[in-house]
Amino acid sequence: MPSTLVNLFILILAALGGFYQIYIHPLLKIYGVFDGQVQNIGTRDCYKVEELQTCEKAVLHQATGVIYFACSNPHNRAGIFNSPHDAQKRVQTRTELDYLATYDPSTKKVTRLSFTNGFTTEDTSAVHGMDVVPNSSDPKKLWIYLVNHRVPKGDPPLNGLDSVIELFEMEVGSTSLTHIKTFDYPEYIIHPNDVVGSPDGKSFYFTNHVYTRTPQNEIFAYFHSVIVKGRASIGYCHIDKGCKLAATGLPANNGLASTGNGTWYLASTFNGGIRVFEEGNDNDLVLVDTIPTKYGLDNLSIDKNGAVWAAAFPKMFALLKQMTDIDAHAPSAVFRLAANTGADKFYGKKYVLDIPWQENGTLALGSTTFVHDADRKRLITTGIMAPWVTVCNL
Ligand SMILES: *[C@@H]1O[C@H](CO)[C@@H](O)[C@H](O)[C@H]1NC(C)=O
Ligand SMILES: *[C@@H]1O[C@H](CO)[C@@H](O)[C@H](O)[C@H]1NC(C)=O
Ligand SMILES: *[C@@H]1O[C@H](CO)[C@@H](O)[C@H](O)[C@H]1NC(C)=O
Ligand SMILES: CC(=O)N[C@H]1CO[C@H](CO)[C@@H](O)[C@@H]1O
Repeated sequence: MPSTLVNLFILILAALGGFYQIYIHPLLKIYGVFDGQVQNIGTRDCYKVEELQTCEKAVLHQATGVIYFACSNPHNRAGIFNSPHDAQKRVQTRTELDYLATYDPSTKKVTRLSFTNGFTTEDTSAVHGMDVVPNSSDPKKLWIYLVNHRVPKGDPPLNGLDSVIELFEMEVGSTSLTHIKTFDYPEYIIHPNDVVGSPDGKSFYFTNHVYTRTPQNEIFAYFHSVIVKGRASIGYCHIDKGCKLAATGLPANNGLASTGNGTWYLASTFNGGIRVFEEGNDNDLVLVDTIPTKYGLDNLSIDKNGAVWAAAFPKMFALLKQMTDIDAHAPSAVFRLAANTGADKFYGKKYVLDIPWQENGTLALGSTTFVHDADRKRLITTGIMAPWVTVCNL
């Protein structure tokens, strides 16, 4: 071979090696590729609630210990973001609609909720992120905010899922939700994932997973988002003022949480990390901190003590497999992020991060959501493709 060709060959190899070292190796690490088997932590006293399948986003009502779920079934969930055409087909062949339910661990009772005021999930392809917020002036009343991916319109469908955010009101202990408003703003509510509502029933923040509704571009959008430039966003809507984007340029957003004091936490799926935001002018969110995590993250929740619980994927590829194959046993883990109260906080260590619970894929399958009931010492977990809900006494 002429030496210029050899040089060129070496150059290409070196470039590939550099690309691997800088971009690919760190991601494979986050995806748990180099880790051994997942060891169980905190799983001593757990049980399954088999009646609740493929539930997404569990929300704890702290006063009663009741957990609210947005649920479905494996048929409805399989490949929910594959293509608008798939979504239309799935909906035509389903035998059950997506639904909301409550579970009370003290009585072990599952209750399916109904809707009034003309709302149904008949044109829903998937229910997704949800928030349940007590009305600040009347704690017997709850606001429910729900991400509703509606079946795409058109034949053939052109524009991806027709996603909106719904607002409902209900009484604590009642089994029916009164529909109040559909927020339909495709320019801002693009590919919504999680939603966090305000206690006055007037506004909410939500995450957009990617920047486009067109799922044909989704895998590309993810990787562009992780390696080149984040294009996911956080949006804000107000019942009188409409919607806007509150933070942009973010990589593969997932869970969002706040205790309502102006500090917000955002999870990133494909490159991990919890981003911390403060509310700025005009409801914008300003990035103030990024806390790297060992694994990619999913949904977030905050317990009564202010600790953030972040569902994590110790084996990302096992989870991706489970998205289409419910028999795949993806392991689960949860990170707990708490304010550092130790002496070292004066040296800039603002947070402590640990893994209080993880499981090898027997008791919990690919958990995407955790809620911690600090009063009753319970941890509740489920996943978008999990065939049951898992409840653990800690
Ligand atoms: C509480 O609920 C009532 C009735 O729905 C509503 O008029 C009021 O604005 C709510 N207040 C707050 C602060 O959420
Ligand atoms: C909100 O509360 C968290 C702890 O729960 C704290 O770390 C944060 O600094 C608080 N934010 C503001 C703006 O006070
Ligand atoms: C997971 O852990 C349980 C309990 O320790 C054990 O019985 C089971 O064999 C483990 N499964 C795998 C796949 O490692
Ligand atoms: C509400 C929310 O953030 N849901 C996410 C939880 O996990 C699944 C699995 O990755 C995501 O698809 C959801 O978007």
